[in-house]
Parts: sequence; structure tokens; C-alpha cells
Amino acid sequence: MDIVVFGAGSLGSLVGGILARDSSNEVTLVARDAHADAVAESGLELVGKLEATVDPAATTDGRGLEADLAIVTVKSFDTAAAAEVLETGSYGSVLSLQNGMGNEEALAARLECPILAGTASYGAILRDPGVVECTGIGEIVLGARTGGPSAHADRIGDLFASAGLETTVAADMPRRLWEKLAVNAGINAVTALTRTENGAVLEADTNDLARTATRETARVARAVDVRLSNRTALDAMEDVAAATAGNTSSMHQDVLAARRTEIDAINGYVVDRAAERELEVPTNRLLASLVRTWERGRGLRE
Ligand code: KPL
Repeated sequence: MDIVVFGAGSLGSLVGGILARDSSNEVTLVARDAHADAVAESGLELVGKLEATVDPAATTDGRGLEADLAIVTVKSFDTAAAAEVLETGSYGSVLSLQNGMGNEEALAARLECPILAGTASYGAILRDPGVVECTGIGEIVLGARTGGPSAHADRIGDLFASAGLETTVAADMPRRLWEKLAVNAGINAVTALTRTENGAVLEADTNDLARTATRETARVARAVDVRLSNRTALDAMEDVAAATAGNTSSMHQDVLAARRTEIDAINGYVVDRAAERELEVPTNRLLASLVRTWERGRGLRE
């Protein structure tokens, strides 16, 4: 299968690299300058929990490409821009494997082909241009963005599983996206603000904060008619924190690299949906305003 990975940073390169191990896949990574150059010159090295050297194509220019599948792994604030670029090419289907909410809608607003939703809990860090460390074997869950069965999702699920990615095809993606949001709402901002690894949210000092952010998120999910109990959301958050205890969350990685974070699509999204329903989510509000204050101080947002 021909596959293009849009926004091949750490997670996108890991997923693209695993798919490229299967010689029946032709993978192209659309990445930033130095990483794309390194991959084009010497291949992509996967290290850590998964080791391989693979040879996907790599480019910085995603315009006008054609493939059976595009996997979108850009940061949530770049989804609309990615959709504009994807629109110049041709794809059988597009799968969002991004954090935060609203990504599939932004893609569907511009693209005609089927848009699938997905979540990924693999841990990945871009160590150097051309080198990605897998810091945790997680899972990819994918399916139709509005829920229900999808032949496209089944086909991509088979493709991922046969390349060695832990994959589940789900018919309840809207609920799964909210569950992942509740995980990220609990882990990402707390680990970014305290400069700790994911396992820190299980410790006494920060556990309350993470649990409260997750519980508030589950409450907002229920207010928008998504069945997500506090128990399910809390278990999911703590299971991911335990399984990825030594990992640096994506928001913590962004803060370390002085990059803009996905706060607006995570805790900020919870605050916005809560406000529409006149619900109070003080912990998500506090986390969002602290991370935004950090971004403002670094000149990363207005
Ligand atoms: O999605 C993640 C992220 O870092 O953004 C988790 C699941 C928290 C893994 O680190």
C-alpha cells in the first residue's frame, strides 16, 4: 500500500517506520527540513523498544502527493493547514492520529475522501534527525470518525496489524476520542508544568490534580452525550500513566523544546465545551491558563 505520513515528527515517524518494515508498503514521510534530509540520505533508524533501520521516502513538500492512505500526525493547531496541503493531492482515505479534539472535522471540511479517527498511545521521541526512539509500546485504536462499522477502517486495521502495530478497530470512536482526551487532560499539562515523566501523575503530589482534570473531562463528555464514566476515564488515565511511566509526554517534549503546545485542543477544549454547557471545570481552566501563560512568555502565542 502507498502511505504518506503528514507531519512525521516523533510519533508519525515511528508509525511510518514500522509500516515501512513491511516491504509491501511504500511509505513517504512529510517532515521538517533536517529530519527529512537525514531520512532521505541515510534512512530512518528506530531505536529503543523497537529497533530497525528502514528506508522510507522523505520530503518537506507534501503538495500534490497521491497514496492509498494519508496518516496525519501534525500538531492539532496545524490540522487546518495540513488539510489545505492534502487537498492538493489524492488519497483513498485519511487517518488522523493526533492529540486533542476537532482534527477530523477540520480535515473533513476540506477533503472528499473518507476521514478516519484514531488514537495512539505509543511513546516516541525524535532523538536526532533520522533517529526516533520508541519509548513505549502502546496501541493504535482507529475507526469511522462518527462511529459505526467502516470497511476502510477494517482494511487499515489489517494493514497496521500485519506490519506489527498493536491495533484495535473500534466502532465507537467518538467515545474513544473523549477517553483519550481525558487521558491527555490528566497527564500532559501536569507533566509539562512539573517537568516530570508520565508516571509522576500517579504520585501523591500530582495525582489529585491529574485525576481532577480527568474527572472534569469525563463530566463534560457526558454533558455532550458521550458515555464516559469517571471510573473508565480515571482507569484509562492511570493505566496509560503506568504503562508509559518513564515517557516524556508530548506536551512536556514541546515545553523542553520551547515549542507551542496542544493545550488549546486538550484542556482548552474541555474548558470551551464546558462553558457552552455552563459547567465549571476549574482544574482544566487552571492548567490551560498556566500553559498558555508559559507560551505567551516565550512569544509562542498572542
Ligand atoms: O498521548 C500522549 C502524549 O504524550 O501526548 C500520552 C498517551 C500521554 C503518552 O505520552
